[in-house]
Amino acid sequence: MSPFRLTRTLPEDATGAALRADVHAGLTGSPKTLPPKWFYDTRGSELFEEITALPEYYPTRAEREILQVRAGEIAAASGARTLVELGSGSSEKTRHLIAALAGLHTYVPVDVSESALTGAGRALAAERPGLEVHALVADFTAELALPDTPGPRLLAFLGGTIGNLLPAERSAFLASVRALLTPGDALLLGTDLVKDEKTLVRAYDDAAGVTAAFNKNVLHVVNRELGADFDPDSFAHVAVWDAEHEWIEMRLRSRTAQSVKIPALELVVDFAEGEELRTEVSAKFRQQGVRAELAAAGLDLTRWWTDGEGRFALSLSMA
Ligand code: AVJ
Repeated sequence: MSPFRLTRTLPEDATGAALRADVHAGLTGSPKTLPPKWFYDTRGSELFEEITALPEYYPTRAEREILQVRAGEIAAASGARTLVELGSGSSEKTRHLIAALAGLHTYVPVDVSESALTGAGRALAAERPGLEVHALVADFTAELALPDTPGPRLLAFLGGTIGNLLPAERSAFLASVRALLTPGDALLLGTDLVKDEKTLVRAYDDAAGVTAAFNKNVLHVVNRELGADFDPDSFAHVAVWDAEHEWIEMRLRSRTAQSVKIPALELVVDFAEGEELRTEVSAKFRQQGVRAELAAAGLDLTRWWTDGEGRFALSLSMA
């Protein structure tokens, strides 16, 4: 049996159709919004990698610390023979977990980026001979059909990416994750935690301006894919803490009154001076809230680990 397999579940034009629908809905609504998933073209993924190395952006380092320190405990508690990772990207942080899972039979990385999956899959197959790697090119917010592999399964969703979903999207997502699991399977979830406003805002508005470039990159994506004429420099990067919802919002604020043409949608979008377009919500959590959201989906939170500074949490919950 070949150690590396790749299954494509995204139809070729799924991305284009979804982008057109999202941009149309988001820019004709009020307030204007764009979903954060469109940040991640090649340039956007590079900028995100740069963000993870910024002094102000603590979540990646905090989560890596937890995975390093707790990999043995996570492995023992799950006993997983199959590890599924949603939004696996480069699988860099997962290495610790894979190394600790002694009985691991198959690793199933799931990502929209085929190049990330191929690179990570090859490296892992070389590092861990005998480990089956079955990569899935798929959008984890859509329905997933997992390969038939031995249980127990551990499904990992790291990085705090669940915070990019709105509350209703989050509960739908957790319910669909729960539906993939059978008794004895587990979910390993990474959640960034509520902390002081200054630390949070700095993490999303760094001094070097990398996050600003990442935010504006979504306008380059819309220009390239839909023929739009956004001038990214005519928008200012804004990061605000919404204390009521306990989330960070990234926005792009129009510096002037302007009209933007989007030929592929036969649409002209007017911005008032100072008008803001919301590009991302990044929710921050508390243990009680995570426990309640998991319970609502039929998952029982059994373990909770944080980094030494209590900034980020990994939870393990059982189906
Ligand atoms: C993709 C969820 C890890 O919300 O912190 C980083 C994306 N946005 N800086 C986050 C992001 C701005 C990020 N995650």
